[in-house]
Amino acid sequence: MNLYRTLTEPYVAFTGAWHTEEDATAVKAVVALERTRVPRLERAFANVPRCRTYADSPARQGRSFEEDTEHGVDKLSGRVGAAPMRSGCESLARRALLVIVACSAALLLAGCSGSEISASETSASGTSQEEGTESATDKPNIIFVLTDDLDYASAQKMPEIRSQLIEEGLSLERTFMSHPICCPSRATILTGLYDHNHNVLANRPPSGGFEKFVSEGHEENTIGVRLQEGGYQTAFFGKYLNGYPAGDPTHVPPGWDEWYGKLDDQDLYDYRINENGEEVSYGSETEDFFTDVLSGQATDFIQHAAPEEQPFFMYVAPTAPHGPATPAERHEEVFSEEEEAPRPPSFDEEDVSDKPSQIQDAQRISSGEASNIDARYRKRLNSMLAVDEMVSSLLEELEEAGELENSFIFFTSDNGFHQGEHRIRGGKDQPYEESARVPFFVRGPGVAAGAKAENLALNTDLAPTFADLAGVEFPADGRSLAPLLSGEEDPSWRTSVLLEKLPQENSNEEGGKGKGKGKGKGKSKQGPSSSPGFQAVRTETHKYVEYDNGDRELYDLEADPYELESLHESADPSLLEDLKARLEALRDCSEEGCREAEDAP
Ligand SMILES: [Ca+2]
Ligand SMILES: [Ca+2]
Repeated sequence: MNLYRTLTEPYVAFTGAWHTEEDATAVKAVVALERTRVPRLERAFANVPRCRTYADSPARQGRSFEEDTEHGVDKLSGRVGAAPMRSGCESLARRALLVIVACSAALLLAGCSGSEISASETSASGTSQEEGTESATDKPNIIFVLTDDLDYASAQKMPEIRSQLIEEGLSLERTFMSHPICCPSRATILTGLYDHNHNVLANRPPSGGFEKFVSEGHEENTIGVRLQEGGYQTAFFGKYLNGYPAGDPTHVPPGWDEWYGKLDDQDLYDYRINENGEEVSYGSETEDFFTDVLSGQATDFIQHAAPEEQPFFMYVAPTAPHGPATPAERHEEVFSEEEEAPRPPSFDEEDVSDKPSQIQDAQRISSGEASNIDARYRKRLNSMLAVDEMVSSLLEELEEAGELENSFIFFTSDNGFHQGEHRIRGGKDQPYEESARVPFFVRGPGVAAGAKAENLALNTDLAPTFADLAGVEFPADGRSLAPLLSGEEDPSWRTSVLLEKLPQENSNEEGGKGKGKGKGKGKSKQGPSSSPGFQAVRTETHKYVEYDNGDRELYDLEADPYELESLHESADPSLLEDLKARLEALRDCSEEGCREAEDAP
C-alpha cells in the first residue's frame, strides 16, 4: 500500500494560512491504521555489535571528564583523529547501518515506537540556567537537525517529524532566516550574528563561502567552540559551509570532539566524508546513500556519548531536500504523481505591476514548467523521507540510552524554497516569505507537546539558545529562545527582524535561479533573475523591503499574507516612515543594539 496516496488532497498553503491541518489529520489517521494492522517490530538491531569510536579509543579511555575540562579546548583539540571511525571496524559499521536502514523502513510501516513521553513526565530542569549551581550531568543534551532548502509546507508532510516533533513539541510558526541562502545562513547559525556582522555574504568567494568564514576568524568562535569549553561533548555531521574544505579534506574546525564533515557538495552517492580527520570515500551502492550514512553516524554517536558523564551537543546537517534531491531507493515512488506542489494565490502571480523589476521581467509559468515544479516537489519530498526516518532513529536511540527526557531536539532549515510563487520557479535568496520563513520545531524538557507560538524567531537566535540551555556565555546579535520553549508569555518579545542580502563582489550565486538568468534585457523567457541586494524589516504585521537598485516593496501581511499587492506607493505615509525608521535602526545594529531595535514598540 502506498501510504501517501491518501495524503494528496490540495492543501491550504503558506504564510498566515500555511497550516496544513487537513494533511496532518490524514497523516495521523494513516499511520495509526498501519500500526493496528502490522505487528510491532522487535528492535531489529538490538544485538548488532556497533563500532565504538572516540569513547573507546585509547586516547579517550585514559582521560576522565574532569581532566577534559581542566585542560580546556587546547588539550581537547587533539581528540579528533584519535579514533577514525572506520579503522578496523568498517564492516561492523556497515552491517549496523544496513540493519538500521531496514528497521527505519520498517518503522515507517509498522511504527515500532516507544519513544513517547508525555508532557507531564518532562520537567523544566533542563531550562534552569544558573551557572555554577549545576553539575555537567544536569545539563541537557542538545540535538540540532538542520535541513537544506526545506520549505515550511513540505516539512508538514513528513510523518515522523509531524508525530514526534510537531505533535510532541513546540512549533515556532514565525521563524525566519535573515539571509535565506545556504552559507550566509549557516554562518549566522554558527555565530549568532547577522550577515552585516559576520560578513559572510554569499555562498562563494570572494564575498562568502567557507574560506570567507575562516578568514573572518569565525571558526574559533562558533557555538561548537563555546559549548565544548562549557563541558559539552560536541559532534558535527553533514554539510558545513559551502566551499568546505577548500583544498584540505582533512581540515577539522576547532570546537568539535567528533567531526563527520561532508565533502563533494550535494552528491548523495560517490562522495567523501572527513571522518575525524580521515578522508573516507563512499560509493554508489544502496547503503552508501548519504542521508542513511549520516543517520548511522549520528545514532552511533548517541550510543557511545550517552553513557559519558558529559552532556552532548550534536549538529546534524543532511543535504536534503536541496537539489539534486536524490531520494533513497526505497522512497523513490512514495510521493507519487498525484502529489502537486502547493498552489497558493501567489503561484504564477498574475499581476506583477506592483513588483520589483526582476519579477516584472519574468514571464508567466507555462504548464510544462508547472509540471517540472511538481516533479521537483515530489523528488524533494521523497528525498526528505530518509531525513524523517533519521529523526525517528535519533529519538529512538535517545530513548534507548535513557537520555530522551534530558535532551532538546531542534529541527529547522537553512532557508525556504520557492516553487512558482511570484513567478519564481525555484530557489531562495529573496525577501519573500517562501524564502525567508522556515519550519522550526523543538522538543525537550519543559516544552509543551503540540504547542505553537507566533513570536518572531530568527537564525541569529539558535546559538544563543543552545548556549543558554548549556549555561555558557555567547555574545551574539540574537537572543535565547529558552523563555518561549517553556511557554513563558513575554509581552516585550521582539516585534521585528532584519532580512538582508548585502552587496557582493562578483560571485555567481545559486539563489533565485531561473534558467533565463542573465540572458540579456527585456522579458525573461522563463523565471526572474536573482534579486538585487536588499535590506528589509519584517514586523509581526508588515514587511518593508529596500533593494539596492532603488526598488521598494511593502506588504500588509495580515491583509495580504501571500504578498500579492505591494503598497509601497500607496501606504499611509506614517506607516512607511515608521517602517523606514525601524529598518534604519536595524541595518547596522550589533548585539544589544539589535535586540533593542528589534524590540521597539
Ligand atoms: Ca540551503
Ligand atoms: Ca501583484
